[in-house]
Amino acid sequence: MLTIYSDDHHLHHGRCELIDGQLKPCFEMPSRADHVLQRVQKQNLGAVEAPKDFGLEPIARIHSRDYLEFFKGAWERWTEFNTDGDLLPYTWPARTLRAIKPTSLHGQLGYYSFDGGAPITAGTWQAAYSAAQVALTAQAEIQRGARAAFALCRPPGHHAASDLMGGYCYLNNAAIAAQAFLDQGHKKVAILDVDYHHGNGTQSIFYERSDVLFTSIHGHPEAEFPFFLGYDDERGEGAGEGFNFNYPLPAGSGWDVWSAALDQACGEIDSYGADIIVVSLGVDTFKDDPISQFKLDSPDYLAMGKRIAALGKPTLFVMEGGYAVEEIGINAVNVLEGFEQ
Ligand code: Q9C
Ligand code: ZN
Repeated sequence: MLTIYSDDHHLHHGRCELIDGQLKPCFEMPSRADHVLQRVQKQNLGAVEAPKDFGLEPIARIHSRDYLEFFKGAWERWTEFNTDGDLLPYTWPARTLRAIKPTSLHGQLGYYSFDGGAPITAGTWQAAYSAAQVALTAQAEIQRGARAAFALCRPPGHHAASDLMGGYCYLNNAAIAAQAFLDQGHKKVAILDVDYHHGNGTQSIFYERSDVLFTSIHGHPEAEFPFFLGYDDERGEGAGEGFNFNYPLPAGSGWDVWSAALDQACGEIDSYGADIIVVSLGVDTFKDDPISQFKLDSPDYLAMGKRIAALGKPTLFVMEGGYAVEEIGINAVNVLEGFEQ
């Protein structure tokens, strides 16, 4: 299986996030992608290639122009403040407030985010832009006839909505690739989101559409980030009604419970009749993940890949979360190896 990877991800290195009332080093760190790349090479998964540049247009099919303009220019505006910290939001237009776009940098930062978990640093735009190109380059490989490809994206993307960053995500790599498949002639794309956290951004982007089926297996939003989306009664709206399937699971869920949900999601993908599958591949379901509560073990990821392969469709794997840095490579590449077995 071909892997697409860019060193540009190193340009994004957030300093800290708020954990239990303290600012702690970001869990979403550059070494994550480095470990996955090392494992891809160690296991001889296949060639590793750099992304091509497809420009901004395929990204603008998913993200609003004003959001992209804000994100691209935010760091430059921040440098005028003469401070050396990352750019982090601190006020959001919550229930009793008005979501009118302010003129100030920090006002706009709150307007274009849903949490404080997506710091903007000097190289964040370039890293996120390159990650989107990584996804698009892997997508093009499948479009040319490959059975599968691996987009080793960092930063991740599935929490990012059309005009919102958050949850370590800025540009929704999986959604951008799914849209590219549709724009290149496919009629039905299924997204299978196996990250521990609900893919709220992806769900919201496609919620009123029937050309993308969204399925997600995740920690129950009553107890887990992103808290405010991911319940099983979210089935889609309008033309999208019946094209959204959430499988929220309790803390402590292991492979028996998790794989039963995977079987259900695969059943929905089968009956939908997808042309293409995009997997939002987070491996923060691992038992030793520092911010998650599922109990999958490394061999389970081989079985996961095998089950996905049984769908019998061209499959694009897009890297999302996973914070047990030492094991993220083993677990992510196990899914890909299980797929190929
Ligand atoms: N106490 C992805 O996996 N908050 N994003 C964690 C832990 C944010 C996860 C707080 C988690 C975001 C792509
Ligand atoms: Zn996650």
